[in-house]
Amino acid sequence: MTPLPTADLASTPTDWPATATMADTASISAVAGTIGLAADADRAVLARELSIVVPTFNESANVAELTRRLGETLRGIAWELVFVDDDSPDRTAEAVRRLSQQDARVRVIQRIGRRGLSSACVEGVLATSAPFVAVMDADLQHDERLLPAMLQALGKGGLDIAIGSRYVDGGQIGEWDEQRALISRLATRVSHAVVPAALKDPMSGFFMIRREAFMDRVHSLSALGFKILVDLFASGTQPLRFVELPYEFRARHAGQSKLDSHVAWDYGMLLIDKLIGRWIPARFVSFGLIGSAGVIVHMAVLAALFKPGLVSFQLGQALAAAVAMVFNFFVNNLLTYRDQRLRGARLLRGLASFMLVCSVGAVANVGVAQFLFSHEQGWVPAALIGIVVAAVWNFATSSFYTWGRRSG
Ligand SMILES: Nc1nc2c(ncn2[C@@H]2O[C@H](COP(=O)(O)OP(=O)(O)O)[C@@H](O)[C@H]2O)c(=O)[nH]1
Ligand SMILES: [Mg+2]
Repeated sequence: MTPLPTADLASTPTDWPATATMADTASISAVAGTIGLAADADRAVLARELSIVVPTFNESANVAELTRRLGETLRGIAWELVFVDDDSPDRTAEAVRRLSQQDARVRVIQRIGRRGLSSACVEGVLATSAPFVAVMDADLQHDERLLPAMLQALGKGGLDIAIGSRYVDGGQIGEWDEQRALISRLATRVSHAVVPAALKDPMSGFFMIRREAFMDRVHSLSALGFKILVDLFASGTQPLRFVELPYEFRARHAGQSKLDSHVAWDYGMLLIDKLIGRWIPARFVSFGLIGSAGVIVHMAVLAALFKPGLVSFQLGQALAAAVAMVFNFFVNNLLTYRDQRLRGARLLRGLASFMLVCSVGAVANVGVAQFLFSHEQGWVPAALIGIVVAAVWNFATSSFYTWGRRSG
């Protein structure tokens, strides 16, 4: 591995007079070109050995310390560092841009109107170029001192991915409470429906992968939720050749964990997508489950209004349908479309378009069922087919009109 002349290159521009004019700059560039500086700079870009991708949400107090530690640990290795920030309110992206001004190896991708750890990692990896790419958290829970060993393991050839593992000999989960440890163990066990049983820590968010191995499977990734490693192992046609290296999961440096109860839902969706996504999209499963809950809401509202004689059956039905639609909209916005959740004015516009779409769906539901029933179908299959037609319509149209388009 060729050491890079980074120190020389970095120091050159600061030696130039601060008051240089355009003409001066042009002639300086020409001189630099003649003496081969530009060529060296080009080589510096081509020679990157390791890209590090760090997803962030509200990590402004951690990014500088992580960058400093990486600089120390990776001395002698040509690296680049890309933070992928989902427009954090604590201005993490700004903090990274300040770092970029001091060190050109550091960059930020700032995503607007998007959320999701896995999709952030995927986009970060795609924006980098080194033959090996590491993914790690910003909060210093992942021990950066493991990176050289990971690089060495992959550099020898014969492996696709090196994983920082808390569950092989020498690994530790650190200061987790009983409940978090139990959930992690349970999630690990369930993951074995889609990843090899020999993988001890599929929940790890700390790994290094060969770029080719990543590119081989990038098109079949679900990129849903938090668990990118499970996604990588469960995608692609060739199994990943892996090694697990032990490390101790440290306490978070600053800020708060983003792990919340929705993560369990996202994880379920990821597993469903890996198991049956080829035939039925996981979002449709989520939409259908929430729709079923909507039926219960509908019946409850109808019972509350119609049974005591407060309203006619027809008015009761209309009101119950409206309440169920509002319920479905908000729960879908919370869960099915968690990564592109509507807020503010877009939330109200979304609700209006969702109710419109579902009203057409309801008419189609009744119409299709009526048609089938009048053509000698039994009432149960006629009603069920009506429901399926309406569900597919509602899903397809609302995923485009309500959540799909970005306007305003
Ligand atoms: N880009 C992006 N990063 C996220 C998101 N959620 C969490 N992260 C980052 O992913 C890493 C792991 O999250 P963390 O909250 O530490 O999870 P925990 O270690 O399981 O408690 C951290 O660097 C977070 O800032 C997200 O929605 N988008
Ligand atoms: Mg963490």
